[in-house]
Amino acid sequence: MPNAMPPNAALIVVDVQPDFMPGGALACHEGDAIVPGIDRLLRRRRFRHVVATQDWHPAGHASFASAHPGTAPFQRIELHGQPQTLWPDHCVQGTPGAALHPAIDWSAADLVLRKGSDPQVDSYSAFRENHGPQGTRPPTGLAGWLRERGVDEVAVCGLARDVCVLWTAQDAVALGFRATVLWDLSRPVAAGGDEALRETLRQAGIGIAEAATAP
Ligand code: VGL
Ligand code: ZN
Repeated sequence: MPNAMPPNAALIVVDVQPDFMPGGALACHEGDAIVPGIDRLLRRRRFRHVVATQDWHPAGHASFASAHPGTAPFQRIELHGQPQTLWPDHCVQGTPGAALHPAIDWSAADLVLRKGSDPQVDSYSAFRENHGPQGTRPPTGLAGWLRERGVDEVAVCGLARDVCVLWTAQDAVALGFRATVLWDLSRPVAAGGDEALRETLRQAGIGIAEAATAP
């Protein structure tokens, strides 16, 4: 990754929150390993625009297994006619686990986008809710926010690489942005799927890059 990115490129830092760290409510594999690198990247001010997303669910959210008696976390069910993976309770609004990670200096973030606050609908991507009425996926407004600032290219890092990072990068491409996943600054919920995920990204036209801790 070049030392200074052009002004038409934005960085999206997805869901770097304590609940996604090892020992947290919905731990990502080695999720803590990306924290120092993201902090360094933000302090370097390489990107003119930085968006931080924050998974932000009301208690009792429909994506929580605890909201569906007889189910267990990581089970897949049908919810409003859509496939839904059920998760442990995580990132409940206002709890410490839902905070932006306290070991990162977030000063460079010019937008903090909270997602997942509709009690009935999950929201993996920074761009769109997972589903909505009549097969729509209601937009969050991020595409307009970026376009109005002249952004046509995004780099995506954070958690989880196989869920919210993936969906964000896929939607970015679908909405006409060039998109790259910063592989070394992301980690998956489930270990072991790296090659399949790389292939999914390649086929979607999403770049894969290392933020490469340059001196
Ligand atoms: C995420 C599952 C549920 C993520 C958020 O940030 O990837 N995954 N909520
Ligand atoms: Zn969530």
